[in-house]
Amino acid sequence: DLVPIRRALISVYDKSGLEELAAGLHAAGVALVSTGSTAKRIAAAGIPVTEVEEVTGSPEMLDGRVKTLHPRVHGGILADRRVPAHMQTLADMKIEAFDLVVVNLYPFVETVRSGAANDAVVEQIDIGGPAMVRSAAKNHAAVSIVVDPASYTEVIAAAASGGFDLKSRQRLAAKAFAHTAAYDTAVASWTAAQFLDEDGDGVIDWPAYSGLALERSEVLRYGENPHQQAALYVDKAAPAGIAQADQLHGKAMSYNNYVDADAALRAAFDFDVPAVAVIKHANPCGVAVASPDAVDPIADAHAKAHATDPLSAFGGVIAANRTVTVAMANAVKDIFTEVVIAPAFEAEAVAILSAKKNIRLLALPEGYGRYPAEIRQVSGGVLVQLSDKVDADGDNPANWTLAAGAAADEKTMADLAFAWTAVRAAKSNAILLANNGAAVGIGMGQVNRVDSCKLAVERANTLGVVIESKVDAAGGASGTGDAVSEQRARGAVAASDAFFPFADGLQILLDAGVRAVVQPGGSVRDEEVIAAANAAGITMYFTGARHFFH
Ligand code: 93A
Repeated sequence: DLVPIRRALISVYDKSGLEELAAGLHAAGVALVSTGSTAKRIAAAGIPVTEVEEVTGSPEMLDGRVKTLHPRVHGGILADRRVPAHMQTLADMKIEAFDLVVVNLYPFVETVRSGAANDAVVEQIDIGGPAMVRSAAKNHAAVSIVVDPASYTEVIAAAASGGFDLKSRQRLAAKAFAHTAAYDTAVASWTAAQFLDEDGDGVIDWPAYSGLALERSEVLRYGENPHQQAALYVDKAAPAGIAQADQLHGKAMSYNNYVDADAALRAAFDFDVPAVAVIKHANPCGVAVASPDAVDPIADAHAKAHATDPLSAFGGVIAANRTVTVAMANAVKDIFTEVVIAPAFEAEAVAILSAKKNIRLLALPEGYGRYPAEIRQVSGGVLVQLSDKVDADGDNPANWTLAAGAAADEKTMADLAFAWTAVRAAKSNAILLANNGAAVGIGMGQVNRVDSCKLAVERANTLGVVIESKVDAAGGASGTGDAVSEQRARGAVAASDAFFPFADGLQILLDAGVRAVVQPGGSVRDEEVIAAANAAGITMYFTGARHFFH
């Protein structure tokens, strides 16, 4: 089932390997037909080539928008050799058949990424190229289609040895259709994004990117468990993220490493100030921001985040929203850690951490951006939503309403704002206790809010040490450097990712000595909840926004 290659159509934007290809095909006796600058390049190499204009009898027109969209091109590709009437038509019309089509497309995605203006991007939407690719792929019963310069060696070898067999032509066709599909998805996503930017700020307001121009970048050792095959795909139409991170050290990232590293970014990158999150099983076991007077802010934030729950931090994934310094590296090197991800690392910090052979160090790509949409599989389909961000009106403490007690002082307000931002990174039902810009107890992932409250209090009172400050009996913070290993709930503030449906969960926090609470409000039983807060004499704010995370 070999089909000899006698005549080839070559039209490539990326000219790499072109001379070698043309020379190889020519040596194998293949006649070459080419578009404008591809033909020029081949001719310049001293290889005979026919301009496509000569074949069509029609000049390239409209600034090249119409070059190959012609029956003399597509007839030559699409005629079914097994159908006598098709071959008769070619003969009647004096159209010669093509046995091989080599095309690569205008660099649409690269042009989008370069930040080019819309008109320039539109000009890079290839029309004739995909048409030829699809024609040839459709007619793989006789025609071979090549879209990747990496295949040229194989093509030259086939041309010299009687052509491709059917299996090879099928394989090439499948690759070609996948290529045009990914290309069109990128075009569709970009075009949709142009129309769905409702407020015109250049940021999409609808998950237009979720069209997913996916390309496999890495086969992973296994998935969530060793018996599950898995791979990483990059989305070429989305902002660069964890999938494009630069690994500076360590073994290959695992499936779970990627999931946890992404969760760590969610937890650490909502803060404007230096912040660190420690993640286990996609949940934070530590989150903290640097103290205002810290000498080495990111190291300080890390020390505080580690102190949230040092027991759980073992084997964790750490995200820092600032460059990892030597001081932070020196602290991390003594803690068994799977991954550290940060915008950058000081060179000396990389050296210190690289002494550990298993720790993976990831630098975020330039222009790291949040994925605008979240996609989740359900049986039979996918759910798509805009990503949850800390940008709702209710996320701004200035818009909170005082539901109980006295207005918070500055320090309490800062802790409440911290807790509100941090709690969003914990799986619902989430309760986060905080003090001095650090989580001290996190209860997450429970099927009722009461259990999350119990868990948060228990963790606060049994785990870890308070490094930066101690809490006095009245709930005020004082002193530095004192290590205490108990009663961290007393005097802490609490954030709840969604409202308290009853007073019972809040009561657990109140009994533990929490001094202020922030929660969305909006339960039909808000009055009961407010009454409990008032009875305990604590401050409670309603945000009016919630951050479920399931
Ligand atoms: O502008 S197009 O969409 N119209 C066409 O008819 C056409 N034919 C080939 N783009 C077209 N091409 C593309 O031109 C190919 O996909 C290839 O990327 C490029 C090769 O042009 P040149 O040989 O002039 O560099």
